[in-house]
Amino acid sequence: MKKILTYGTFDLLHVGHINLLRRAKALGDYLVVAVSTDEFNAIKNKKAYYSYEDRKTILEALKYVDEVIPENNWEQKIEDVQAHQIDTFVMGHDWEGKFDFLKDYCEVIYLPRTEGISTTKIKEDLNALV
Ligand code: C2G
Repeated sequence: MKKILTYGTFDLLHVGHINLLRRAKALGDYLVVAVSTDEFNAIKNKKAYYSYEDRKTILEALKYVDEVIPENNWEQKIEDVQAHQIDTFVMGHDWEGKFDFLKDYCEVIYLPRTEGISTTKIKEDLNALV
C-alpha cells in the first residue's frame, strides 16, 4: 500500500485544497493529512477561522483523505514519515525546495498551486462585501 503525506492549515476549505488533496491521493493508495493545530498556526502567524477540531472533521469527511493527524511543529515531519511508513510527501509548489531534506526518507513531490483562490483571498473578498 503506497502511503502519501501532506501538511497544511486547510482553513475555509476551497477548490485549491481539494485539487491538492485529489492529486496527492492519486499518487498512491492512502493519504495522511497533517493539519496544523491552532497553537502551530499561531507559530505560523496564521489565525484560522475554523478550530483544529472543525478543520479535522471537515477533512475526514473527504473521500480523498484516509487519516488526519495533528501538525504541532516544524520539526515533526521526519518522525511522521517514519512512524506512518510514508512513501511520498506532497506539498503545493509554494513550498518548492523547503522540504527536500525529506528526500532521504521518502519521495518528495511539489504540485502546482491552484491559481486565483486562497483562504486569504476569501477573507478579503468577504470583508469587501460588508
Ligand atoms: N494550496 C494549493 N492551491 C491553493 C491554495 C493552497 O495547492 N490555491 C495547497 C498549498 O500549497 C498546501 C495545501 O494546499 O500544500 C494547504 O494549504 P494551506 O492550508 O495554506 O497550508 P500552509 O499554511 O501552506 O501550511 O508544514 C507545512 C505547513 O503546515 C503548510
